[in-house]
Amino acid sequence: QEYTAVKMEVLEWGPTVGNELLQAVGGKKVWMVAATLRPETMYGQTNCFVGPTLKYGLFEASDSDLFLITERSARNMAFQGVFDQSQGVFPKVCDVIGGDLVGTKVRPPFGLVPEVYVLPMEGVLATKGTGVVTSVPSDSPDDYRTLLDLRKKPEMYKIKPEWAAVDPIPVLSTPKYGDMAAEVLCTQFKIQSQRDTKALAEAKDLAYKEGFYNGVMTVGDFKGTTVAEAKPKVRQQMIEQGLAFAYAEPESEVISRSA
Ligand code: ZZB
Repeated sequence: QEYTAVKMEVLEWGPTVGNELLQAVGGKKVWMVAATLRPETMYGQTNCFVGPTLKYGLFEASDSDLFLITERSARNMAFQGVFDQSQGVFPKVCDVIGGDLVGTKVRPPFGLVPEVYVLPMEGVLATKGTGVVTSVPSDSPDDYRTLLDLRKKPEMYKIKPEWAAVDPIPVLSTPKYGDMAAEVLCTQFKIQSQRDTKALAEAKDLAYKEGFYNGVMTVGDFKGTTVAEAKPKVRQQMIEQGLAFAYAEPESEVISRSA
C-alpha cells in the first residue's frame, strides 16, 4: 500500500503536553506526519486525529526536524530513506501518549484553514500508517462521524468545543453525493457513532469509488479537473514543496491486518 505521508508542523503544544517532551524538542521543528490515500482532499483538512491510548514517539528525521509518529512507522521510514541517518536508524528522543497531544495546534499542508487542532479518535489503528490521521470530514465518513461525536460530548472526550469548531470544507463534487459525500453517506446509512465500524467501512468504500471515478475538484490549483487527474498532481506539488513524501507499508503487515 503506497501512502502519501503529509507533514503537519506543530505550531503550539496543547495543555496536557509534558515538560519531558518540551525539553526533548528543544528548538527543533516538530512534524506530526499523517498517512493518506487522498492527497487531493488535503485542502479540506479541519483537524488532526490521534488514538488517545496509542504510543507515539519523537524521532530524529534530521538535525533540525523531529517526526511525531508511531515507532512502527518510524522503523518503516528508516528503511525507506526518509530520514537523514543511515538505513534502518531512527533515533527516538521521547515517548508520548496520544491523549497528551489533544489540543495541540498544527498547520495542515495545503489546507484552506491554516491552523487546526489535534483531537482524539477511538478507532485509530497502531498497525496502519503513522497512527496520525488528518481529518477531512467532507469526504471521509469516519472523520465526519467522529467530529459529530466530539461536538456532542466534548466533556466526555476531554476537549474544548473550540478545538472541534471548524465545519467540513467541500473540496470535490460527485453526481451521487454532491460536495459532502461523508455527510450524505453517514445520513443514508444512519451511522450513529464512530464505533459503527461496519457501516463506516461500507460508506468509506462508496465514497472512495464515487470520488475517484466521478469526482471533480471544486477548489485548489486543479479546480474543474477530475479527482483521478488531480490526485497525483496535488501529491507531486506537496512533495516538491517538502510537505509530503511517499510512504509504503510492508506487504506482510498489510496481509496480517486484513486477516
Ligand atoms: C485523509 C482522507 C480524506 C482519508 C478522505 C480518507 C478519505 P484505508 O483505505 O483503510 O487504507 N487512516 C490512515 N491511517 C490510519 C490509522 N492508523 N487508523 C485509522 N485510519 C487511518 O484507509 C486509508 C485512510 O484511512 C487514510 O486516508 C486516512 O484517512 C485513514 F476524504 O486521509 B485518509 C473515503 C475516504 N476518504
